[in-house]
Amino acid sequence: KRGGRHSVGIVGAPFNRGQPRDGVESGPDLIRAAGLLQKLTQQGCAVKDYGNVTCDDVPADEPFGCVKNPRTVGRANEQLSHTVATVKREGKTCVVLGGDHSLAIGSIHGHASVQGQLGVVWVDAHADINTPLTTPTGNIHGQPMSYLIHELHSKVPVVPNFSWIKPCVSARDIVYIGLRDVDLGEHYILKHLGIKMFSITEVDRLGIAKVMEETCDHIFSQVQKPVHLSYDIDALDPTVCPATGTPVVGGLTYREGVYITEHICQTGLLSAVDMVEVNPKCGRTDHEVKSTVNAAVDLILGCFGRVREGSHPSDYCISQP
Ligand code: 5AB
Ligand code: MN
Ligand code: MN
Ligand code: MN
Repeated sequence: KRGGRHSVGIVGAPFNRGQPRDGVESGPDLIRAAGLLQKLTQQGCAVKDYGNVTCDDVPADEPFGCVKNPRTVGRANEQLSHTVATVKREGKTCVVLGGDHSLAIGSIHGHASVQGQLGVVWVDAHADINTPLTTPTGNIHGQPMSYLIHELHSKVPVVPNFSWIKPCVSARDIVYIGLRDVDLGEHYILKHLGIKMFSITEVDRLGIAKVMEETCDHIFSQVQKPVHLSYDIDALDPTVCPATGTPVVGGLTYREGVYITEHICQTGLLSAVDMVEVNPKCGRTDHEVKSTVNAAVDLILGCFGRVREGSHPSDYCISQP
């Protein structure tokens, strides 16, 4: 699919209450400031910015069990779900800029509310599939998948301000890529539900090209369905993307990271993208922050037709001497 046919809706979700560190709320504006909209437009996309969904603190937001900031995260995600649904009803591919990964609750929920059955490709060092009962930290950015998966419904209590959530993703429609820091409870859930995963070990063994072929074979095995790509910047190696809250050594290279986006773009079925966990306050130098933000921009460009060999318009002519 050539760049020119993409119609893109950008939504900022400066959520930071799904985890304990300040700074991740600046992600959306930093990614915009790095020229995302101009670059997408230059590569032929029609782009509309829907602005930011706010994440106001709910007062007296006491933990639910050990789950932190439940009401704030629940309410912000309900708003995000409505905004993403609007973008999808307007026929655009939705890009949600984070913010922490708790935003995937609203993003995937809103996407599925319009498109129905989705394939979810989750690119991350982490599985983010803890339930409120398995979470070792209480941080909701480590839990979003558990609220969305049909097969986990009976294992997940109703958290305050989460009662609007209807599970909308089937375990067989999910593929993980890049995992290398998975908690015990998460590993049990992944294996128990038979969820397809390509940990960083499988990326080493198969190479990223084979991983992407198998990812698409898996997602599209029954029917073609819209793809939701949820991309955590910590999937990439911390040498490339150090400005993030929970870096894990031994990650994807920049090239592997971009290859994933190019391959998903070529399916023509990419319907929504999350780009999350860019945190400038976790970078030690300006260079570290820039490197992380620029990688986030390049990954999004790869989702919308940018190819590294270069390209030219079909009516392009070189001038005669
Ligand atoms: B991220 C951990 N598994 O549940 C947890 O960055 C880390 O969105 C979660 O992938 C990392 O808190 C969440 C220990
Ligand atoms: Mn509502
Ligand atoms: Mn992560
Ligand atoms: Mn994540």
